[in-house]
This record gives sequence, C-alpha cells and structure tokens, in this order.
Amino acid sequence: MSDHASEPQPKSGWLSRLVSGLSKSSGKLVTGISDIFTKKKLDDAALTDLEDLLIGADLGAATAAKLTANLAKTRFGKDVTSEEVRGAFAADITKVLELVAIPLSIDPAKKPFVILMVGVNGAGKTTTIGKLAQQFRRDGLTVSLAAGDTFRAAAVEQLKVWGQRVGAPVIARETGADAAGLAFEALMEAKKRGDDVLLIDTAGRLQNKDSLMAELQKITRAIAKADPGAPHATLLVLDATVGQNAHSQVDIFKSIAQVTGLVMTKLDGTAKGGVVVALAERFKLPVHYIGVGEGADDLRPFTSHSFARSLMGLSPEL
Ligand SMILES: Nc1nc2c(ncn2[C@@H]2O[C@H](COP(=O)(O)OP(=O)(O)OP(=O)(O)O)[C@@H](O)[C@H]2O)c(=O)[nH]1
Ligand SMILES: [Mg+2]
Repeated sequence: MSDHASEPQPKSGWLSRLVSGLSKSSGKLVTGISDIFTKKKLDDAALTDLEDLLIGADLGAATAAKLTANLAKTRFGKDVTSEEVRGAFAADITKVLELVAIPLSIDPAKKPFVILMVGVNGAGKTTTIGKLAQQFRRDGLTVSLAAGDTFRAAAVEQLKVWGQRVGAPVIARETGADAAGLAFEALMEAKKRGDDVLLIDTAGRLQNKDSLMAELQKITRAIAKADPGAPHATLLVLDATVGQNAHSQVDIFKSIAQVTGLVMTKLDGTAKGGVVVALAERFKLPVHYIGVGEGADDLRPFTSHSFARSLMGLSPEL
C-alpha cells in the first residue's frame, strides 16, 4: 500500500473533493518523493533530485530551493522517510500560501459590491461567476449578473442559464453590443434594485493585447462612472492546466487591469497544481478561490493548510 493510500480519508465532502481533485498533482509528488527515498539518505544527490521534482511539479525554482534548503537544515545526512519529507514540505508550503489565502470579503456598505471577472478564453470566468452567484445566493445575498462578453451569443446564453438556476437577473444585450455600455447599465440597474453583489463577465480574447486592454479599460471607466469606487474587486481567473503559462497571464492582466485577486480553476484536471505555490511566491496576489470540478460546490475559498497537505498527498484534516 502506498503512503498516499494509507492516509485517512477526509470526512467532509469538500475536503474529499479537494483531495481527489489534487490527486494528479499529489500522485506525481508522492511517487517522486518515495522513489528518491527508497535507497538514499538525505544527501546532496537526494536534495538535487527533490529540487528537480518540485520544479517539475510546477512549484517554481524559488520555492523548490527554499523547501529543500529548509529540509537540509534539520535532516541532512539522516535517514528520512518520504512521509517525513512530505510533511516538512507541506508545512513550508502552508507558510508560503498563508500570505495569499485571503477570503474575498463582500463589503455590505457597497451596494452593489461590484466584481469584475477577467481572464483568457476558457479559463473558467463564466462558470466561476455562476458558482459564486450560487454561493452568494445561498448566503442570502441578492445578486445580478452582467453578460459583458458580448462577442459570443453562446456566452450570453451560458450566463443566462446560471442566472436562472440561481435566481439572479442577467443583464445582456445583443451580440456585438458595447460591453462598457452594458456594464454601466447593469450597475445602474443593480443600484436601483439595491442588489448586494453584481458580477460582471468579460470576453477573454488575448490575440491582441492592445484591444483587450482598451476593452477592459473602457469597461472599468464605465463602471467607475456609475459608481466611483467600483469595481470593488477584479478577479483574474486562471486555468491551472496551463501550468507555467499562468505566470505570463498574471503579468499581462496585471499590466492591463487592477487585478485584486486570483481564482484558480481546473485543479482537478491537472498534475500542475503546484503552480499555485509558485504564483503565491512570485506575485503575492490574494488567491480567493480554487475550483476542483464543474459543479457549483467544486469552487471553494482557498485555504493554505488543506491545499498544501492535499498537494503533498497528506490528509488535509491533520
Ligand atoms: N474540471 C473543471 N472544469 C472547469 C472548472 N472550472 C471551469 N471548468 C470548465 O471549463 C470550461 C470553460 O469554462 P468557462 O466558464 O466557459 O470559461 P470562460 O473563461 O468563460 O471562457 P470564454 O467565455 O471562452 O472566455 C467549461 O466547460 C467549464 O465547465 C473546474 O474547476 N474544473
Ligand atoms: Mg465565458
């Protein structure tokens, strides 16, 4: 039986989804670490192998160097078990992630609290809006949605389906309509109704950075015209399956929008979950939510300890 399989299964539904969602990422690390320690003490060669393994699992060179250096400090030359190594890594990763695991707080004084969703095509913006809308509705908040991706009719339809499902009005216009005008109108309507939250979807085309920048800036200006403090949050949605590519997406979107936080989606479909750690180390942007599946309950607030432990194939409950 592997170390991984011997871990107790989490009791709560979400934690077991987190564990199974991250199983591709943790499987790679668990097997890799145990391969390194079947034959060796913690010597220089083992440390190099561990560092390479962490880099290969997308945790980034800086984090990989830090984790292995910390391990060497207390355990160099000693016999260590792979479980001990994973425990030590998880503890250090938790520290890195604690700085960015910041919940998105909806300020009730802002009516509505305006959330602008940005990110490349297919990252999961629209789905994340639907999932968030459902959770806010469950919390008793009134929510409206703005179909700011006016390029594709299917995008508007997708948002309408979510709106109907969760009981949130969707403000949409015909395909090709001005997204900034739509955002302005949606915010005025949401204000009039006294909605608690307005979620604004955007198109994610990145073929041309200048046009994307112009579009997003126009939308932001229109929102600020309707409400000078808005948007109150600009969330960059990143698809974890792109791995290292996520770095350049953060760079680009930070340069064209006031990104206030990240949402990482599709952690269930990839062995590249370690990229969350690399992004935390490099950008220090708050990570508000992670997605480990397509269902509304598969998006949850990001928590450092349970993520770090699950990534290392350890029980998130301990
Ligand atoms: N497995 C999995 N799939 C997800 C997750 N989040 C989103 N998806 C799927 O990813 C696909 C793309 O999601 P969308 O929400 O349409 O992405 P988008 O950013 O709005 O894309 P564009 O509108 O084309 O810019 C959909 O099939 C979603 O169901 C996740 O956490 N896990
Ligand atoms: Mg979309």
